[in-house]
Amino acid sequence: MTAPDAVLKNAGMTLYYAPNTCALASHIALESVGADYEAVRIDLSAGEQPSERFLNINPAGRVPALATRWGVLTETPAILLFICQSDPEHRLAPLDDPFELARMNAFNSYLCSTVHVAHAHRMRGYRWADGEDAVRAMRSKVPQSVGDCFETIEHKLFRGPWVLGDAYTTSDIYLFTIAQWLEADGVDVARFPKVLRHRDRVRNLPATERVLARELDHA
Ligand SMILES: N[C@@H](CCC(=O)N[C@@H](CS)C(=O)NCC(=O)O)C(=O)O
Repeated sequence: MTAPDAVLKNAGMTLYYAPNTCALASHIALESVGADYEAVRIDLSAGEQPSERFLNINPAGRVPALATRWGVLTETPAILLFICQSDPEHRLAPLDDPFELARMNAFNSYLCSTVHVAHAHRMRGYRWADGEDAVRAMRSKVPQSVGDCFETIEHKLFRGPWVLGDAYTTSDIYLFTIAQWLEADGVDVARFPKVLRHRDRVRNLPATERVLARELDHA
C-alpha cells in the first residue's frame, strides 16, 4: 500500500451509502478530511440493496461500502480507521497514542456491535426470530435497550467536550450518526443532555452540514 499521506489524494474512491443510515459516519469522515471520493446512493427502500449489482460490491448487502483501489472495505469502524490512518494530518484519531486509539476503537465497536444492533431490532427483528409476536416483542423493547445503551454513553463513556475528551475524533462523527435515530427509536432524549448538546455541535460543523445537504438532495 502507498504511504499514508498519499492514500486519500486522487484516490478515486466510491462510498456507497443510503440516507439516514450508519453510512453517514463514513460520509462525514471522508468529507472532513477532504478525501477524493464519489458518493453513490443505494436505494434501500426500492430494494436495490440486495441486488446483484450491490452484492458484487458488498456480499453482506449493507451500506456503507467504500470501494478503494485496493478493494472494498465494509464495517463502519474499519472504514473510519482507514480514513484517519490514511490521512493522519486531519487528526481524526489519536494515532500516536496506542491506548487512546484503542479507546476510540472500543467506543466505535460499542456503537457498531451493541447500540446499532439494539436499534436494528425496531425494523429487522425478523432476522433474529420467527413469528409476528416475537418480532413485535423485539420492536417494543427498543426504547429500553437503546435507552440503556445511551445511559452508558451519557454517564460512563462520554468524557466531554468530545467523546474521548479534548480531541474531536471519528467517535464523535459516529456517535452523532447513531444519535440521529434516538427519537425514531422511541427514546426520551431529555434523559441525555450531554449527548444532545454533542449532537448539535457535530451537526453544525461544516463537513457535517455539507454531507447532510448532499444526502437530502440525493434522497
Ligand atoms: N455493522 C455494519 C452495519 C451495516 C448496516 O447494517 N447498515 C444498514 C444501514 S444502517 C443497512 O445496510 N441495512 C440494510 C439491511 O439491513 O438490509 C456497519 O457498521 O457498517
